[in-house]
Amino acid sequence: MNGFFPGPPVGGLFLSNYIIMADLSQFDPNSVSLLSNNIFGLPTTEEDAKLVLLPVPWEVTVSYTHGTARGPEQIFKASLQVDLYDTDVKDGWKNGFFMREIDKQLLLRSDYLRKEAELYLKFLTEGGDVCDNEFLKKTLVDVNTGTVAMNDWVYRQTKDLLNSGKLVALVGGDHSTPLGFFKAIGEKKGDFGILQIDAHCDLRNGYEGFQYSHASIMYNALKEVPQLTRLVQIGIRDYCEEEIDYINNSNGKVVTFFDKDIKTRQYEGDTWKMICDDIVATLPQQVYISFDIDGLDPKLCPRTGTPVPGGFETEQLYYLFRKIISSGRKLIGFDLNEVSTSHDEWDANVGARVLFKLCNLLILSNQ
Ligand SMILES: [Mn+2]
Repeated sequence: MNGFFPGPPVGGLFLSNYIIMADLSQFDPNSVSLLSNNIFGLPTTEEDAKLVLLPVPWEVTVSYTHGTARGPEQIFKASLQVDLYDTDVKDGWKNGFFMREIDKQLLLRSDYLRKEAELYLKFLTEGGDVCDNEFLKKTLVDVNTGTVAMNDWVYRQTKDLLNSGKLVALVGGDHSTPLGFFKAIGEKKGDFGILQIDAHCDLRNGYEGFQYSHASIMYNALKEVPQLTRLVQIGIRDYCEEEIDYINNSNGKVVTFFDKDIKTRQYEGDTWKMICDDIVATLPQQVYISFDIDGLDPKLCPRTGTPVPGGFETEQLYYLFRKIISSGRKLIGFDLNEVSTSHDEWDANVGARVLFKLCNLLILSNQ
């Protein structure tokens, strides 16, 4: 086991390798989930948990449809009906998965700044020049200052959790949210690679005037996280010329498996196993998964911020994740972002199931 919990487990019971959570004797994993429990209906406390999930309810710079700031609470709700039996990691949940409470102030700040950003974007799309508009110049400063503060907040929260020996994962929010986590995990664990599942490259040097845009997350990560030695992107199918130039000039630091190329190989007879072997071979020893839900086929995430036709099935990616772990590489953390559910719960249902699988595999890789 990688690290122990600070302090003795409440109740002091052990079952095989697992530390038992507070009232697990009263907990029936086959039964209905209680609303009063934590994520996946587990009776876990933060102290008991080996893996802590940090929700980041933030979507200030989303450019198409909104709703991802409510992603964490919607995933939490949907998680209550996910069955706890995982075929890859039986009883993984007994290690304790815990999601922190959603920070209401951060959510309010996101809502406020998003409204400002909307006015600004409306002005831009109508052909306005911000240089002539004092009000919108201030808006731009407010949004950029706000995103810097969010990044700092994420950095501090994740750094503290990592220092206390927890495994850590982040639940967004839009894709701008994990930058602070990348920094914290790099400082804590050293050199690592990111496996990015995404329809988009997210390699723009700022977008619409916003430096810390969701569309710039990997540009900013490569610029600001010295321990990030390799970015491997898969599922990419919507990008601009600036991003292609960035990849081509990266000296191999960015490796992109475009959706079109993956599918062409499959149409011509290559198996998913062959493609996965190629993807895994590009990854360094320590791997972080940045999972933008829009990397999936949009039938699985129709309400995400920027859906694009194409993409993956969930089981296809789980197979790849298992390949990464069985290769001897280590999963050190992950984020799940861009999940949004407006009227029905479908996207959050998918998100909760992806989250559960990622939690289990992170535990598996750190036993
Ligand atoms: Mn993205």
